[in-house]
Amino acid sequence: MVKAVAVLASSEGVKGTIFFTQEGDGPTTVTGSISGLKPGLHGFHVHALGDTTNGCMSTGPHFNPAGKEHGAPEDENRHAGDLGNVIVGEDGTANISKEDNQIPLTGANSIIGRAVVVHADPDDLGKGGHELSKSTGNAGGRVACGIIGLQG
Ligand SMILES: [Cu+2]
Ligand SMILES: [Zn+2]
Repeated sequence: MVKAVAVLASSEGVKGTIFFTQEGDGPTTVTGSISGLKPGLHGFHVHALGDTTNGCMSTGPHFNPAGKEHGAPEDENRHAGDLGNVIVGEDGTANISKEDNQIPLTGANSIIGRAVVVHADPDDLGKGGHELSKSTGNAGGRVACGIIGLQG
């Protein structure tokens, strides 16, 4: 079992901890919570770089080792980092529980050392018809992020 964690933080009081676990070549399980967000849907992705020298802006684009277009987690044509949306309740908290086959914790396409980013707006999953739909899901600003690191 390989385990990883990302601690999310932002200047606007958004906080969260996201855990990743993977057994062998199986799917990666993503769990955790984020607080301090406005209620509703917020885009949630793995971005390519674990670089926060310029805050979340320097984490690069969505992790996309296969050179595909932005999409929904269940789509064939999607970035590996496309984890869809998190759902934030009236209390400002999102509880996350996802499973995904494209974000391994080992091997050439490992997400270790990359970043988790949560956005200001909903991810339209590539289907919104906006000029940004096929690249970012038009999910708006990068509200909080954290670097994915190995956990013992
Ligand atoms: Cu993103
Ligand atoms: Zn994407």
